[in-house]
Amino acid sequence: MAGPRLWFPLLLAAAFATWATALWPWPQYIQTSHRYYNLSPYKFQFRYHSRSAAQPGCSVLDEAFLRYRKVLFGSGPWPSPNLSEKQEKIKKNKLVVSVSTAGCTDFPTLESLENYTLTINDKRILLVAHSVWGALRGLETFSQVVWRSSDGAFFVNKTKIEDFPRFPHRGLLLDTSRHYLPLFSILDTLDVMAYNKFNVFHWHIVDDSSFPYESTTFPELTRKGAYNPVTHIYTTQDVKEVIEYARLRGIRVLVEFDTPGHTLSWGPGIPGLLTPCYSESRPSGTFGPVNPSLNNTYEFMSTLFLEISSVFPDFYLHLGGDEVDFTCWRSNPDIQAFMKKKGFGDDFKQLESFYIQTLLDIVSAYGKGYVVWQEVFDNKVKIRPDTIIQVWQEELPVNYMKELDLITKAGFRALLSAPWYLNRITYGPDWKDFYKVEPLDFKGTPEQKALVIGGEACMWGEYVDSTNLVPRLWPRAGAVSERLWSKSSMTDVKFAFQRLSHFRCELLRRGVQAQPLNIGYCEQEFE
Ligand code: CP6
Repeated sequence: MAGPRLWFPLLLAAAFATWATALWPWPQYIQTSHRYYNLSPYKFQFRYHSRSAAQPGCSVLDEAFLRYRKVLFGSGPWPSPNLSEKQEKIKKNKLVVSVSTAGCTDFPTLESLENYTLTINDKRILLVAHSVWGALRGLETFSQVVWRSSDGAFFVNKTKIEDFPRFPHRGLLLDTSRHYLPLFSILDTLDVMAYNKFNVFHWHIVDDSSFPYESTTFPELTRKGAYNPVTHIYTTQDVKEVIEYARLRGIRVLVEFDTPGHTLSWGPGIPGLLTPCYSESRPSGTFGPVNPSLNNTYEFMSTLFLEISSVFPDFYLHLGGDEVDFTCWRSNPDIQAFMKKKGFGDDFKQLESFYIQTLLDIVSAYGKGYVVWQEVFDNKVKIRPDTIIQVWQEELPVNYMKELDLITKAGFRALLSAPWYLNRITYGPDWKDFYKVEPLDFKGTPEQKALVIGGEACMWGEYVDSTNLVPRLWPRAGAVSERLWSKSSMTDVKFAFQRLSHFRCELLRRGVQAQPLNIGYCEQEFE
């Protein structure tokens, strides 16, 4: 007789003990209570507040409501809850969203505000944000605080969350050149990025190995440079789809066309673009970086980047500039003559600078800002003061923390990637090393630290394609997402482990093949 009635609240209490541990990344402020409310999947609604600047028809929120209904409740039928007497009922079974600016057709930017407040009490569930982007972050958080009892009923605790990101640029790099990633891999990744509150997809779209970006002005690039010019390319339509899918999740697409190095795949499509390497005063038949001594090179770049500037709406383009190998330039007599004419002596860094400066001027004239890899700064290229420098080298020429100091001392904004290579794997819990990094742990003034705008986890593609991408990304990239979102004081690795393990199970429940962090199991595996 005492059976179910007595046990039921205890089971709920046990469920409650784990619910808060589901939050990833951890919010800035959270106040919660043991009081909890039942949500009915049959009656639950997402609504716009009457005074919200965004109203029905706002694509970003309308579509987010559909997605989060699915994430929260899946598809029915659902069991009718076996409610105990003490069970609190929330007055209204709905989440009301209010934003102060509409902006439903905008693209997110580096300056977008992502703050939100989520209030769950006896009267209401209210989500307030400046922008739709903040509302998206709040919807994700809401989806992580709803929990299920063992009989399948849905609950949410009385809670107040005030949240905002620590850094405005929280990126993930995918490399679609070393291996082609099918469109679905990219789109699925964008979904999981949103679960982690990442907000920048750095698309390292082309490189030495292949050129999958289908250019409308230079179709030969994919015809001769893609692994397969029909199946292994991103058409204009594909690119549009990626950009819109990302936008609807509050994610910017930062595309990288890396030059003058890492461009071997460009050669076959654009004869004369790459530098012919010489051995013993004859062309060896191999090619090096883009040829910086020819006017044709700059005419080509102007035309290509004009297209790129209009296809990709983000203010920033990533122009690469990393790992330029000087041996081929050095071997080529035309380059040697050009060096002499320009008075560069034997200093190939000056030649590299000449190339990059010309390119930067071209791109600035199109009204775009740019991000470059750290060598552009290291080699003292004259760059616009609003350039963003991405730090990728761990120790050379200096330790990455020292590099952040140097870049910000010179007044430039910086992004950190050096400690966050997801493509690199070792036996054991390497996510902890990602998690322990403190991006502002360098000597420097508060003004310098304010110039670190965030960072990126990188998945270089040499050993990664769509077969192993997902488990290699998740949940390890989560360590970076929390470091970039949550307070710097979030350093408790045990607490992180509990929540990240729980979040990994939640990813499985959402259909993401995230790998385990350690021994154990999830309630809902193999689905
Ligand atoms: N490809 C390109 C890469 C790397 C870089 N650029 C890279 C190399 C080694 C490490 C990390 C990244 N694979 N185009 C450097 C930014 Cl450890």
